Amino acid sequence: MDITKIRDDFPILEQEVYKRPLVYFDNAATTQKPRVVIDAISNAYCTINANVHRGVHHLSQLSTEGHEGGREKVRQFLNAKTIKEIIFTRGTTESINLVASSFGEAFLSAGDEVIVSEMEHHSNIVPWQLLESKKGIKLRVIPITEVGELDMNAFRNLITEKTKLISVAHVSNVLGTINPIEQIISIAHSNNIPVLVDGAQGAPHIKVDVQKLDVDFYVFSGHKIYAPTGVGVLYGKEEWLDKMPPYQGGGEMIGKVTFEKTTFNELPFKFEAGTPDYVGVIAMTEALNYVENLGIENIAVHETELLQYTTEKLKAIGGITIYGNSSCKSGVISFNVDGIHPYDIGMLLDKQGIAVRTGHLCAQPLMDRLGIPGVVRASFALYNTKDECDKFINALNRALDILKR
Ligand code: 7TS
Repeated sequence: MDITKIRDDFPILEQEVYKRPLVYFDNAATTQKPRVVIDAISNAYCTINANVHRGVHHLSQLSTEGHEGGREKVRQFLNAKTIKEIIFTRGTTESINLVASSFGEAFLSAGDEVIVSEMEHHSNIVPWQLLESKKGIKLRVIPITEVGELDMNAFRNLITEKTKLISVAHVSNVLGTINPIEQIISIAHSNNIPVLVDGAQGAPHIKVDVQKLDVDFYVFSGHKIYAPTGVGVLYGKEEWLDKMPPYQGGGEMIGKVTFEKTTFNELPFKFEAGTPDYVGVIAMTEALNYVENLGIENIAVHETELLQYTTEKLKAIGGITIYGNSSCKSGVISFNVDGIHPYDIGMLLDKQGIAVRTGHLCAQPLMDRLGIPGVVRASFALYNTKDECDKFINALNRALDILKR
């Protein structure tokens, strides 16, 4: 990959922050957008904007083609069997809430258990907790090992005849651990239990083939894969989605409405009430094309190189604890420095133009498990460079000099 050329595709990277060139290492929170994605938004509003699905007129047909073309793109991207299995949502959080609500209504009752893990983002914890209070289900939690991997023996022992769903992250947004989802799915299916994979940190870095994985639900957010905010994906096997009731009611999701009885639209529209973010979907199509043109495997190789390079340099500083030391790790480094609050490091890095995230990263149960209030996190994307890693390490050394003085 020609990183210099790639960086030219991302207008925001030209910026200076506090008179220093921006080093953007907060990619796990959201990625920056290439010009093709930004232009797609502008072009859609300048040339084809009209509400989708409802119009006979020219523009409505063009925007419907764009929106449904985006669905076909996502189907290809995940290698789903049919576009009926691709539901557009606002993002990972809404996708998980949709499954919790709708799968929960159809298939879960008091005493049933859902298994999550200790390393989940709040988005894959709280929706299930809402079902605990609504329906009396119980949450079971897979513990993590010292290196930050799922304890697979403990996982096997958690499965009982009460287990109705397993919902785990593909990649941890804190530890970077790439979880063995193939193995989890295989164990789950041998017990007739469906699996939801939270792919928020997976899809941007790892090639996903939902048929090969045989996963029941796979979800991700557009904005973490170079697409705009406000658009995301729920992949669900048709056999599940067919049996699940609608999530929200409104336009688009209906077959026929009368005051006596309303019937619902077919898949995927049954789950898409109201005007969808068709402009977001059109721009997401460009983002997925962009990623595929570079090759997701090439992106992963590049990010892993940055991960290894920066990890070594960080370790050499001394007094640093890195959380997540799995050998199967994505481009995320969370760490703390002895005796220093993560927020102070984040602030002093920012003053040197380096954007990192600090705090609990929406994974408070994991922070409790690690016995810390928060971390500093650097996370990489396809446009980051070794030179930026050096800048980050230099800036960190400078921050530590100030804080330890
Ligand atoms: N699941 C995981 C594993 C995530 O990392 C995130 C967002 C979500 C779910 C929620 O995604 P959303 O697009 O619906 O908000 N993670 C982060 C992060 O690590 N820092 O900011 C957001």
